[in-house]
Amino acid sequence: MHTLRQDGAHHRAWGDTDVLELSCAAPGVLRIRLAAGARDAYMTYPHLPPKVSAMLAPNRPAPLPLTPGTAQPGEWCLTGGGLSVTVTQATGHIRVQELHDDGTPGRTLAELHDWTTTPDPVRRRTAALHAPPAHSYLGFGQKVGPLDKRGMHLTFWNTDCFPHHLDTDPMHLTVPFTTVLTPQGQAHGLFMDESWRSEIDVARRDPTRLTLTSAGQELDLYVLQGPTPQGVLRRYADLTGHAPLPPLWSLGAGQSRWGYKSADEIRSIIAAYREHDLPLDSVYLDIDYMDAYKVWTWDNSRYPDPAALVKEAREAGVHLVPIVDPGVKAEPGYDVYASGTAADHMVRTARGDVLLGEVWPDPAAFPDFTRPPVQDWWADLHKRFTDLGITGQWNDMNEPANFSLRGTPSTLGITGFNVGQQYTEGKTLPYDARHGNRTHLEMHNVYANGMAEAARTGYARHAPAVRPFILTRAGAAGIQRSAAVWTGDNASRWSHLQLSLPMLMGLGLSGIPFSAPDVGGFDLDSSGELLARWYQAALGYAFLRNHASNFTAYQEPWRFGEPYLSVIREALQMRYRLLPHLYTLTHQATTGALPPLRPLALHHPQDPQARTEASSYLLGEGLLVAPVLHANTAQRQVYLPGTDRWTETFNLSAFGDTHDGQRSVTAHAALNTLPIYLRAGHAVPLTDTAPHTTHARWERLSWLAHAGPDGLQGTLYEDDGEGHGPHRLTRLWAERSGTRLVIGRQEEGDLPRTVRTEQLHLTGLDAVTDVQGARSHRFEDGLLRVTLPEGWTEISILTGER
Ligand code: NBV
Repeated sequence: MHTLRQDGAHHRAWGDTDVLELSCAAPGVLRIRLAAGARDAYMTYPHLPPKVSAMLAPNRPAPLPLTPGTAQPGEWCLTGGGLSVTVTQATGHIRVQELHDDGTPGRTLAELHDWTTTPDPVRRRTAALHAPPAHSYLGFGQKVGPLDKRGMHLTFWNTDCFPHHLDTDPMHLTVPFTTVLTPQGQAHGLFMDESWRSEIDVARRDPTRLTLTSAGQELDLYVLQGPTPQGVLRRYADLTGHAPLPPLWSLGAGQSRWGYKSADEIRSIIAAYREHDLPLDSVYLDIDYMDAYKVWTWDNSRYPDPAALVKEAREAGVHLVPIVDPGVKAEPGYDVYASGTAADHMVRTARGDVLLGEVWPDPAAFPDFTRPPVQDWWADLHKRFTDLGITGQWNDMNEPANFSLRGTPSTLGITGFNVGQQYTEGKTLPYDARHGNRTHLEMHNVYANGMAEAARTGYARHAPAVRPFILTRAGAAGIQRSAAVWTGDNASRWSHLQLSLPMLMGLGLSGIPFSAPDVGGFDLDSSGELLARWYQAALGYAFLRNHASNFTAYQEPWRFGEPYLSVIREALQMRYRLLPHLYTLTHQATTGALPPLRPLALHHPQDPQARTEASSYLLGEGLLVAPVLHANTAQRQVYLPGTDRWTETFNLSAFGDTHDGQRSVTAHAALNTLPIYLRAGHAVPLTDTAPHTTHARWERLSWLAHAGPDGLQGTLYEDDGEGHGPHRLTRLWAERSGTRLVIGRQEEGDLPRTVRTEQLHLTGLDAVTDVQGARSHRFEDGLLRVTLPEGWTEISILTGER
């Protein structure tokens, strides 16, 4: 590198072939654009062409200025946003450090070397980062394996993997973002803003290096400051977008199956749920509802009146959620195909013809969702759903999946990759298929983002009063702006129940707070015991959908008889009782980016045992859920993190024993028992169970609370559950002073006060002599039950001598 120049907020350094661009994207976020070989790749050399990222949130604030810092001879140094970046001119070695308040450099966050070009067309650019020993690498989107991905080689190429296995990679989603944890628990983040096919070797081939590889012309990296994992997540969400608030009904129970044959079968499923006294909020419609798999159509013989069915379901408290596949049947006279091709909306072959493949519709063309006019056209097609009263959908096959290509390499115009070598990868489109003037190799991974964005625009346009629920299988970084994610085709195996937790935790640590697997397993026949344990484990999933494949045994909750039906009923009722807390966490995820279901590592990064724990999860900071994940097992070990005490509240019913933190305890959990623990200092709001959700203004509320040495805290978010209307945030607080514990409530927001019956179930007090300000109270066996008066703001608990 011989020259450094400032271009507005960017600083550009270049040598004879390479260009490096540095900027400060936000406080604590440094952007490093590495363009090795830029002279050959870009006509604009030594400038870099402007970039439009499909992963970053639109309308981000302008970059902050970087100013020269203190440099050694042969180095450049720039500082800004609390960070410094130093470049060694001779080698191009780059170091990013935190700055202390006095401006002196502190902890090193990233050291980058050897950024270069390679002759391999799918691995054109590569760079290595120093991977210090004992640093953990969390996140990276949807991946199998433990929480810490150190020692894995990861590929980012969205893939329809049916079914996935314990070592499947790549899967449906591309999020090249990791939270790095030092052995002391300090965190920072690394994000590679590349939609191109890419790979990250997480200190597998060389234990001291994290190696990045992309098929694109450059590597566009962001280093995000911590020092906590929460801080990293928040900066990442500010960069790639926060998730919108889903409707309350999407948190309720969902039932699905590939192979429900008709409107009558849907009716009978809803009726059976009601007969068995099982809560139900949604039924999903798989590909069978369409006419010959033509997207945006209905098979009139099996679904003669979809509007009436939607209405009838709604009257029973159930939302119908149809599937939407991207493949458009190439059939003369089919209006979606006609309008899509007339407007040039389809992906083309390298030779310029509309590309035809085979999915459920055969032959099928693929809308090019990466272009705004195509999104606009697709968005309007959602009116066909909103006109029927539908406000939720699931986007499937959107990697995009493609079973086979119509044509030969020569008719497809494949020249960019030598025929005979690989020109496509997995069941999808060829690398050099065309998205406008870009190739599939660049746009494949962000295809689903455009489809989900179009859905969101469609609902905003045609059903503006409601918040839609959009679910997707594939996606890339930023997908959280438009959709929740289900984890694709798992199987009815205990190992898949087990792997669901680290996978969801990894997604949550990748900025995708709302994700869940198919409960009960998609492929293979489930069993009563597996299904029952799976429903228990799903207490804290962002949404809860039982889904199975056409080729397996039916797995609705009643299919295996007793005792499983009763256990599943109780698990579902537990979830409905917990909805005030779950919805509050869901809301918090949309503002602060913390997922509802959290690995222990998120709140206890400095605790080595908590850092690797993935068989139990935190639901917010105050609840720990430790489901049984093995067959024929009635007990398990549970690690309780932190120095606070934890009280057993198995099945969210009575309080049991209290344990110190930072130790493992044995939980006895017969089939009907879900071990749950409440942390001292926390209160969580519960309500009564119900057949389905209505609104999130809870008329009956009971706080499950555990007084800690400094009191306690709890939060409740309320609104009408699916619109954009008023909301209210209630904060419960408590303070100890001498022998008195004062518990108070504060509210903010524009939702008028709800008239409600409110109770407090408090543990953690040795004695109670009186409660002032309550309607009534009872203290028995260490549990204080208080009935709170209407409109209360404070009560005082006299705890006697201690
Ligand atoms: O539409 C059928 C299935 C669907 O049930 C499943 O959830 C998706 O992940 N779909 C995949 C296509 C067929 C998979 C073999």
